Amino acid sequence: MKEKLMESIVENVLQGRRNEEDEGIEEDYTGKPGVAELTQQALDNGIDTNTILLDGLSKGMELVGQKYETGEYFIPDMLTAAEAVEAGMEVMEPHLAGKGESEGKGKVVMATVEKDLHDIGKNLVCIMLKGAGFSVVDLGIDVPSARIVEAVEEEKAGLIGLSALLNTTMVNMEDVVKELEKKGIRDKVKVIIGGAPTSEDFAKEIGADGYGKDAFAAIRVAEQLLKTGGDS
Ligand code: B12
Repeated sequence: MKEKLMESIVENVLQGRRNEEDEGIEEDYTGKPGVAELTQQALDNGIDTNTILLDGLSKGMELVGQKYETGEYFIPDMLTAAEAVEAGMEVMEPHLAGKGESEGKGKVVMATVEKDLHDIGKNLVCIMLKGAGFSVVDLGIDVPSARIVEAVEEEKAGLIGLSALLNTTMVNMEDVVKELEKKGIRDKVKVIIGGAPTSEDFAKEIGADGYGKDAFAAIRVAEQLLKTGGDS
């Protein structure tokens, strides 16, 4: 049951089907459950949220990436697949958010850096951090460094999470670190980064405090950094 449902979620992400009303890329699937309905079915069957995120939604998006790289999929296909993943995440969110909120592990400001529109990974990280008991302020996509730093001051956040998926935008992460230094608050907040082109080495190079390969690593690194001296 579990494997079958996860396979169906992957298939429907690949078909870009948010729900039963969508046709799908290859053939007329209309009327069959889409990602939203399948995610609900998985939850109703007691399948844990991490499995749905990893073996369903994320795996589907990974395959979409591969198909884009081999020229089988084009940008509109990626977009419809991204919308299908979003539909599944919406169904998941109430089951994740606040799961451990009372623990109040600290406040995180999350953003995709300037000129970068990719947000699926960031949204996953937001959902997982919330589920793990952090309070998350999501600034969205294409966020200028100054706005990120302003939000940290307003929200008195102890951690910033930055996402970038493009070689051309990952450099904007360093701007955020510089902006924090300029404002004299670099020592008040920890910075973690993530997204496919980034790495542990890159994090060190730009003066960030941590790097997370995926949403699970994001939780681990956030917990570690806030325990060892974040502000909240
Ligand atoms: C979906 C997608 C899009 C969608 C985005 C929709 C959306 N709402 O996000 C659309 C169609 C808009 C798009 C546009 C473009 N894209 Co695009 N896109 C992708 C694709 C297929 C998947 C990305 C994704 O969602 N992955 C799934 C998520 C779950 O994974 P993830 O983002 O890596 O996130 C995980 C980790 O990285 C980590 N993580 C992420 N953020 C953070 C943050 C923190 C703090 C931490 C700790 C961890 C963390 O945790 C996440 C969960 O596990 C990738 C291919 C790929 N293989 O990655 C290309 C890709 C990223 N895109 C690419 C390109 C070139 C573009 C365009 C320039 C195309 C064009 N010519 O217009 C534009 C740029 C638009 C812009 N200015 O940003 C290239 C980038 C190459 C590069 N390295 O520079 C890729 C790699 C495709 C390719 N091989 O060419 N894209």
